[in-house]
Amino acid sequence: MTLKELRNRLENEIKKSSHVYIIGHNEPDLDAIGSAIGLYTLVNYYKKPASIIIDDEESKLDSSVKRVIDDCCGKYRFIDKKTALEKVNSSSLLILTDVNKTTMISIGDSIDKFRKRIIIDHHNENNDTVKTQDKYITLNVSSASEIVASILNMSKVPYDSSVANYLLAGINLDTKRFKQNVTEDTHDTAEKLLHQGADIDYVNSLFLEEFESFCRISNLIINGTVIRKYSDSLLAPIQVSFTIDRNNPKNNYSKEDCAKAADRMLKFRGVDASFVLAYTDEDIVHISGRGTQRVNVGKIMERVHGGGNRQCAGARIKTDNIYSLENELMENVHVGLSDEEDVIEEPPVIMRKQIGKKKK
Ligand SMILES: [Mn+2]
Repeated sequence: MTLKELRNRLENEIKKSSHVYIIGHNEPDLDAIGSAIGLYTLVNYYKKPASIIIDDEESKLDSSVKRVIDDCCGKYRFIDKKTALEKVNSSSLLILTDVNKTTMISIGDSIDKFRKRIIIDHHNENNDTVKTQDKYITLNVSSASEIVASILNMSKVPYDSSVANYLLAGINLDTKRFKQNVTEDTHDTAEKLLHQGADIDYVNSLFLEEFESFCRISNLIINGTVIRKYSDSLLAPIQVSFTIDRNNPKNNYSKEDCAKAADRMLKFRGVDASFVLAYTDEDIVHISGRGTQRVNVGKIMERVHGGGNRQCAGARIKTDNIYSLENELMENVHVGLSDEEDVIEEPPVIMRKQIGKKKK
């Protein structure tokens, strides 16, 4: 499907439906929420009611997403999965944004209750991808927010500066502030969002980090990171970092903490990929993986039943042994290298220097 076809399909299906439900991935980020709000605006433009399904506990929401929801002050209808499933009928339309797999949405297999579904996404497909003819999935775009912003602009749908802010925030997040996955179109879209009144200061403020979170993540990295070397025939050895709270492996961290720690590890010279593993619940381990051009973390993550793309991948696994999961990752790094080479068995370098006092 081309972007223009997507635009037409959206217009037709929205007009035909009685209510449009919009859903992003579990534990939504700024791209999922930004693109969902953009779609909400499109649905309202065609004079139809919309709801955004979010089923995550408020306390577990990413702080920036929570802030966006607070700042909207009731402008959009957010509902949980139970309410959505009670209300759905044969003329409901479901739009998935920033996600394409049943395993990554709160309604899961109950998606069968929605007869009409449209997917808008920029992640790889696999066997769990929702079955529908109507999908616009491309890896050549920065974010779901970029796709949705293009649709709004193409259709000349009026939208206010706050919508422009949320869409720009989504693009900002997924491009790591215009450092990756950026095309000419991304800049073009951003320019149009700015023209619509997007406020760079507000968008940047969504990315500010809490000092406490900075310390927690720094301690996790410093006390719990090992770096392993993997060979590569043409270039310098590939190095991959693995981070676990090795002092208190059972300590709970949020998915957001893991993601930030993995992002931060990639800022070090010579680190080609990073994995951060932590319990988010008693027996649930979350893994965040980040890769550079040299390592495809999505492929590695698939080996432990997670998913994602080259640069960014995640997994949520039920286990009480975080270290065996780490071993599995270490043993599967080769699938993410361009040339499959044997692992050099070198003892890992352990960074063990502590800042501040550990929390007991
Ligand atoms: Mn995204």
